[in-house]
Formats: sequence, C-alpha cells, structure tokens
Amino acid sequence: MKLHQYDHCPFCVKARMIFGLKGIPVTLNILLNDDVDTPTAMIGKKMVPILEKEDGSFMPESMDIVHWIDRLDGQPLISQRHNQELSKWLDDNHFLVNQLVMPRTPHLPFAEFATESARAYYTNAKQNILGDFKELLTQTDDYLERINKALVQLNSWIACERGVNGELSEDDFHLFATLRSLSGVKGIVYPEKVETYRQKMASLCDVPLMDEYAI
Ligand SMILES: N[C@@H](CCC(=O)N[C@@H](CS)C(=O)NCC(=O)O)C(=O)O
Repeated sequence: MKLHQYDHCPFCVKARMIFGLKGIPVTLNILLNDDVDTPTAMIGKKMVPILEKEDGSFMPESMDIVHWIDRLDGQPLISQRHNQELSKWLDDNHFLVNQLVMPRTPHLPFAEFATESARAYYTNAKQNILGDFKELLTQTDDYLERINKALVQLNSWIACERGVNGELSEDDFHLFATLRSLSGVKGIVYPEKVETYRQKMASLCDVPLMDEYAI
C-alpha cells in the first residue's frame, strides 16, 4: 500500500500512525505542496492523505484510513475511550497551535517544499487564512506563554504513554498529530507526562518528531 501525503500535515500524521502501531508496511509518497493534478486524479480534489490500496483504489480522509487499516487483520487496537475535556482542549488551542506552527512550517526540511513554488503555494494559502507570517512570528513570546500554560493542563489527562486515556483511542490520533506539529516550534516546555507520551508515541507510531529542526 502507498500513502500519499505531506510530511507536515497533521491529518497525514494520523494516517501514518496506524501503520506504525500495527506494524503494517506502507510506502510513504510525499507530494509537492503545489501538485494539484496528482491528488485530483486520485480523489477528484487536492487533499491528502490518500491511501492507495493494493487493488489500485484510493481512500481519502485520515480517520477512515485509520479505522480501515486498524480493522484489516480483524484485531482492532483502537478502543472507544474518549475524553471530552481533551477534545475541548484541542479545539480551544487549535488556532494558537496554527499561529505557532504554520509560519515555521515552510522553513522546516519537509520534502513537500522541495521546490520554491511548492513552498510559496503553502505560504500564500496559509497567510490568506492566518495573516502575515512575519507578523505572527513577532508574537512568538506571547503564543509560547499561552501554549506552555495549556500543556500543563494537558499533562493532567495523560493516563499512559501508550494511550492518553489509558489505552489507545481516537483521542491519541488527534493529540499526537497536534504534538508532532508543535515539535517544530522552539521554546516549548513539555511537562513530564506530555514529554514521555510524545516520545513514546513517536516511536510506537514510527513518526519522528521535529525537535532537532525546531525554529
Ligand atoms: N478531513 C480531511 C482533511 C485533510 C486536509 O485538510 N488535508 C490538508 C493538508 S494538512 C490538505 O490537503 N489541504 C489542501 C491543500 O493543502 O491544498 C482528513 O482528515 O483527511
């Protein structure tokens, strides 16, 4: 199977996670960020992740891919556990995370930005939503203070390093994808359980963090 994706994309991270967790081999194919034709030919629009199955068919939507792969061997790993407070935390901090992550993303060594036009495509698209990246970067200290405070709150909900709710659940896909995005941001202070959790999940899911490149 082949997973067409962007390395920086949190939805793609969710789809990648299940392959690592289940130990199922997959070929990762990173598309250039301004390649409209390839994904459109597969699913009718420019959106990733896209799973190319062995029969040649294409499946979009990260969580559909996650559950399809999870059920493939008849031994699903994902439990029904759910923490409503954690979902609210993710929603409440979504914009702040984007304000920190997006201005840095085109400067991190992601293969989808291998060409200048691919990087420009991302920058233009996201600046239209969030505002000028240079301006956002000047707000870094304020944003860091807010995210560091929020992470202290998150710390109290981490029941286990292998599953935020004590065992693997959908919440882990949403949470780890966000923490992986944040790993490209320098200056974040991870409380102990958050740190253990993101390191363990990165290793179990085979999705490396971006700490060493953080800016
Ligand atoms: N609901 C979709 C959302 C996927 C999504 O929004 N992917 C973004 C990349 S992070 C995308 O392809 N956006 C179009 C673009 O980048 O031009 C999923 O969960 O897979």
